Amino acid sequence: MQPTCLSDEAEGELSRHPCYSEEAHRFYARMHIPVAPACNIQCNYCNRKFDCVNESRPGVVSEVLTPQQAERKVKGVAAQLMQLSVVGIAGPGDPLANPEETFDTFARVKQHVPDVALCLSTNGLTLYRHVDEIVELGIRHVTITINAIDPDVGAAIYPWVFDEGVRYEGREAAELLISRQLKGLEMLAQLGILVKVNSIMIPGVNDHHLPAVSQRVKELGATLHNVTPLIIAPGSQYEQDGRKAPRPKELHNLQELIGRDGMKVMRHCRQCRADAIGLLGQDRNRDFPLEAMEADPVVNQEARALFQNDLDAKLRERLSAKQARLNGLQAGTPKTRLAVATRGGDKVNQHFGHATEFLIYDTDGTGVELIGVRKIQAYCHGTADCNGDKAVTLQEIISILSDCRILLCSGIGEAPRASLNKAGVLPLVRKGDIREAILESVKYSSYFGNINISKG
Ligand code: CLF
Ligand code: SF4
Repeated sequence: MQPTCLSDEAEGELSRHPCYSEEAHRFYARMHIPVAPACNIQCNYCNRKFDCVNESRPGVVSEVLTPQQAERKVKGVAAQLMQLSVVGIAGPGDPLANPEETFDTFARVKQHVPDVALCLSTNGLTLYRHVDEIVELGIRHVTITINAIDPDVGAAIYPWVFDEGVRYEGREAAELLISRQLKGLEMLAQLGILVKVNSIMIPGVNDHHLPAVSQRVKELGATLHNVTPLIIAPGSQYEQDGRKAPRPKELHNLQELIGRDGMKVMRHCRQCRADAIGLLGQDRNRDFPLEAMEADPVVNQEARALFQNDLDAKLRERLSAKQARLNGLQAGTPKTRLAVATRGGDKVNQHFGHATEFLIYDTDGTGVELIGVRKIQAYCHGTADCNGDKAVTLQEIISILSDCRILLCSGIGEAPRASLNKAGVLPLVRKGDIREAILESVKYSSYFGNINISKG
């Protein structure tokens, strides 16, 4: 069994990684480079026309780059985006089904932008074969998507896997994949590499099985468990089967259960694109077109170090304030749950009608805790009538927010405002820093008696 507490060195590394540290994601950015188009397994929630669903937003197509193009792009982004702290490869297929492109790209990044951490996300089928390259390149963060440890459960998720010229199907395929995932995880953890496990929560398939998955991966040395809701790619097997995503409450309950068992749970995953750039929740890929970059962009390492030292100071300040608040907190303090519409940047800055997700927070009136991200279909699609089925969409959103007392957004129409109010969710138009807006809104709402603090 692996030790579960981290060394100081590992804690230090986590502090700048926006996925491994909830606080860091407010300050530090990641960049994904889509250099890996092929995949070696089939997941029933995936359609290969789109990016890998294991660590990407379903239904999205990323343009594939060559390692040479990737090098130019990373240099160009690092020269401009000073808070870039992590460069990851997460698709659009499986990075380790494209090992030459993946490791060539990592080697180039390491050589030209040595201060960024390298991050790899894989289905794990061939991970054990690449451990030496991972260590040699100094890749310190690896994510493995593990949806099952029982081959009978796995057989309902993976119809086939392909390895060394052989196609395996059914239970045999799942058994092979699971054994490789666990072996790869154990090998990396023993070498001190920080392994995060992603699991997709699939109601009726693995939802009751995921606590056992969490327990096992923790025993093998995983640092963090990220359970994300099933979002089915168009045209996938699960779409044809009529499978449904879990309700937000079900996902939340599962995360709580896993957390109670002692595993560190990631709750701020934004299911990024395989070519995402920026803070989590922001996608600034279009701000950095490859064509607009110099042939050989110059990265000023000194300027980057100064900028990031400053960010570290802000991050430390924030962490110590949080700790002080936790120390002073009385057990059982009542909490209010809020939903926030944001385009990123830690700000309330999105109109209700355009939101495709809400960040969900709990507050006791003095501190604020992010408890998850809930995806929705946008109420307004931007067409003349927004979308043909607005009433149904609104009802779905209301049901997804049913445990929230307040909704913060930068604007909202009269009809949704009235419906939310009627359902007991108070919509408030605010702009600016999320935490400040939450604390001010809760105070305001309590003063006017609009909310019952102890709901949820
Ligand atoms: Fe990218 Fe993944 Fe590395 Fe993060 S994302 S490869 S660990 S740098 Fe992060 Fe995005 Fe969620 Fe992934 S929010 S989808 S967990
Ligand atoms: Fe799709 Fe990713 Fe699964 Fe491959 S590993 S089938 S790309 S979801």
